[in-house]
Amino acid sequence: MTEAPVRALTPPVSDVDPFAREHLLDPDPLHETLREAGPLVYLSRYDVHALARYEEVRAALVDWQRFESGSGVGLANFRHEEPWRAPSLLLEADPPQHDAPRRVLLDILSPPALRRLRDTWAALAEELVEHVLADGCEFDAFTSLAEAFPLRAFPDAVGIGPDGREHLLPYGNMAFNAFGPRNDLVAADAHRAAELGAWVNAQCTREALADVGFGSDIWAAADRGDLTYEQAPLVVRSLLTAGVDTTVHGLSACLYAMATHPEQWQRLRERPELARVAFDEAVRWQSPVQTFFRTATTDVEIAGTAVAQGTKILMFLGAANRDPRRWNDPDRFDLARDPSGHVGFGMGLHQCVGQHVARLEAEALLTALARRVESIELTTSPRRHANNTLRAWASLPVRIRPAA
Ligand code: OVM
Repeated sequence: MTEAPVRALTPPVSDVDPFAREHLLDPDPLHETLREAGPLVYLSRYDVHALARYEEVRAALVDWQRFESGSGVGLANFRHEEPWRAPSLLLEADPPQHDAPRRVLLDILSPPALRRLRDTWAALAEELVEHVLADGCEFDAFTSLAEAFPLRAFPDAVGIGPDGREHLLPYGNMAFNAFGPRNDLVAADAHRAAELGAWVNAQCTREALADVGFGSDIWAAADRGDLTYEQAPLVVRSLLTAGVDTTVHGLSACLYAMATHPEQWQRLRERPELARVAFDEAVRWQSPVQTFFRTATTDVEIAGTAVAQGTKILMFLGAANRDPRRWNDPDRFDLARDPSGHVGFGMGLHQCVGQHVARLEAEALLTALARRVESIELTTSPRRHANNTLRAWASLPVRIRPAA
């Protein structure tokens, strides 16, 4: 008996541009095509390999030895191209350099450390809900809730000053566009890059930060020797980059889900303790962060295909989160399912370190709404916002009926 020789399979090839506006605004049809084409698809336009099935995305996410982040988690390879800003010590780093910043933030953003924010955020959520009720019950849920809540809660929790906060969303929008190709979306914001970058960096110094907050906690870690003083401002910068747009569009996903699934809204009203499940199900269903890349550190084989060292691997988190091989009726938003295991926050060593912050924000807002609002419905079509990485919104026009 002789064993069949191991042959490198040729993967399916697609010339699709997943960063084209039509796919960014409505990604589900492309996700299905890529998932069904095979476990690995070669995207000829960008010379990258793509993963859209749950098993393969998850396997790549947890295999940090073979699929590194240090040469960038966007299309650009930092070994050949100048990064647009100093690389993140968290997102764009591998062990062992990644370890210390990761440990510091895991601790500062852990559930026990967040307890002090619970009552403050519950009160803020109630205030915003009372405001939209008093304002006539027809409003844009994107601006008045999904943007308004994180924009007050999070910068306060970090401890940045009151001035210039309007720069946070444009900076995040730019940072998340920068993971994609240099298309029109990147070009549109290029003229603001220097100004926005300088403002964000200025917020990260010890002097700029309040005595109480995540920022001050990061500088205290440097005092203990858990970080160097050079690392501290960059770790603060990670919070300001990763923590605003993500939660804005994550909360939008919740509000959109509830406005389009009245029976799920009633279920949440009956059992407000489902708020966290509702948030994770919305993150699975919409995947506010759609994609990240890794880079092969050696010649590897993925699903029988030889992939050369240095190749960029594009992971479709949103496609994995709707893979019928993993999820029953994946396109359905359903509070009765267990959404845990979704890859909307990633998986493994780089899994979102701010996920408990995001869940606490969502819990505060959803429970305040569940208490005061009987029904939520769309009044006109919601509008999407095109971004190379985020499944983002521009507006969610709704009408709500106050609870009796
Ligand atoms: C960072 C960073 C930036 C964008 C996203 C992110 C989703 C992290 O600067 O560390 O995580």
